[in-house]
Amino acid sequence: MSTMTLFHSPASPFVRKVMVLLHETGQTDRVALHEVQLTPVAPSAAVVADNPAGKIPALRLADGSVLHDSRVILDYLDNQHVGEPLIPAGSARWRRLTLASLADAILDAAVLLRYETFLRPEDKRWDAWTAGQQDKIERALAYFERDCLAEIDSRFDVAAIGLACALGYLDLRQPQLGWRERFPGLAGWYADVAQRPSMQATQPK
Ligand code: 99T
Repeated sequence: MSTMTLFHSPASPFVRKVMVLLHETGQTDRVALHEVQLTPVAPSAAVVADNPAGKIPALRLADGSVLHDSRVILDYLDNQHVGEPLIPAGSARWRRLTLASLADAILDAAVLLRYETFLRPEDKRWDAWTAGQQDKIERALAYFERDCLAEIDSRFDVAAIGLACALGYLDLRQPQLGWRERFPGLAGWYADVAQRPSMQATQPK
């Protein structure tokens, strides 16, 4: 029976990270999904009541307390199962969390660009800012491709989940980027991990 409620949208890559972890750790039955639609200019009252930042994911626990953001929720849920932790302890921890943070930086920039192009009126857009956000995405992808492929491939944990959700989100919102052609190592890795049941069950809509 579900004891927790997750504010959810199928397009959100931050929510997807949480959903992938729930699948990977066998906890999907513990969480009921509360579907919401929201943007910075059209917030969800239900989300705002639980998270003043107005962002998802937010996770309401059985005792009514609420956790956010996705990093905190992943850490909490990873402490709720008995399998191998997806946020490793010991010396690997800080490197894996740093790679996860870089994947989140791709997402932060991509979500800002989505709002910039989808929400902001055309006459108010700022090309240099847009280019700066796009550069963050492309620098991060180049770094993963050049320096981190073996590391990312070594296990499907918090870092790999973050990168997989980031690449999935680029497919959804930036199909014109052509990241597979530019970063073939990442493309090969993603082709494999995208087959995992946790990734298949959480494809963005
Ligand atoms: O910014 C807002 O007001 C509403 N946006 C969100 O809630 C987005 C949804 S992805 N979530 C975040 O930005 C969460 C970031 C946070 N640091 C975390 O949880 O890690 C929407 C994507 C889309 O619609 O394309």
